[in-house]
Amino acid sequence: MKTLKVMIVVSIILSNGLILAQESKVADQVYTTENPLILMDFDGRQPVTLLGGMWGVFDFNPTDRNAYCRSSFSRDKDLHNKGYYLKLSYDVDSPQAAFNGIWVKLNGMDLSDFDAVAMKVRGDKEAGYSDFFKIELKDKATKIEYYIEDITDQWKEYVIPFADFLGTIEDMNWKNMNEFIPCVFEDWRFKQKTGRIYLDDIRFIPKKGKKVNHKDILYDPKREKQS
Ligand SMILES: [Ca+2]
Ligand SMILES: [Ca+2]
Repeated sequence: MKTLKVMIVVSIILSNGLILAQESKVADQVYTTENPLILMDFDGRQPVTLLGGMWGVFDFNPTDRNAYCRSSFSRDKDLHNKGYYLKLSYDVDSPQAAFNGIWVKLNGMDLSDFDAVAMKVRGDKEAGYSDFFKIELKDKATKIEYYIEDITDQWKEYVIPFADFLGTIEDMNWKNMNEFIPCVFEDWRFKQKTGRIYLDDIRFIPKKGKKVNHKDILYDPKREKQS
């Protein structure tokens, strides 16, 4: 019995040590153009990003049963990598105005040393898919947007420079970012109003030559006072 207790204590200490070691590993990360910040890879199937921000689906009108966006984790036979990716089933075919998609909280992170967002996208051949959709970046007050185009039923890597977004980019407070919207499905733009889209490996890419320390991108209330 005594031995068991000791073993349990030892294993708790070991596992705590492991968690601490993992956390300090993340805290010590330095991001570069070649080694970007991974926001979401979906491999852990978690309801938070790798930075701890919440994410979820949204619906313009949650009471409209004719339109919805549903998310789940998928790992099917295409094995584009070893882990999971996000499956989004959308329907914006409704008598009422409809749009939906997913949101990702950035929790005030500092993106000022980054200049692009990257992600992998694929459409579902059987369910159908729109070959384009909108993405958005938001600080507390401003929103900029970009349309991802030429989506196919094969995995495709998109690297989108912040400079290519539409909107008042000069008004963005990159030091205190609020949200990333990886996709918006819009009834008034889509020909394919129901379908399925897959997402993976959402990353923020530092500016060339920048070395960004993990601790420097996390929310700092002092930055809010400066801005
Ligand atoms: Ca993945
Ligand atoms: Ca519908």
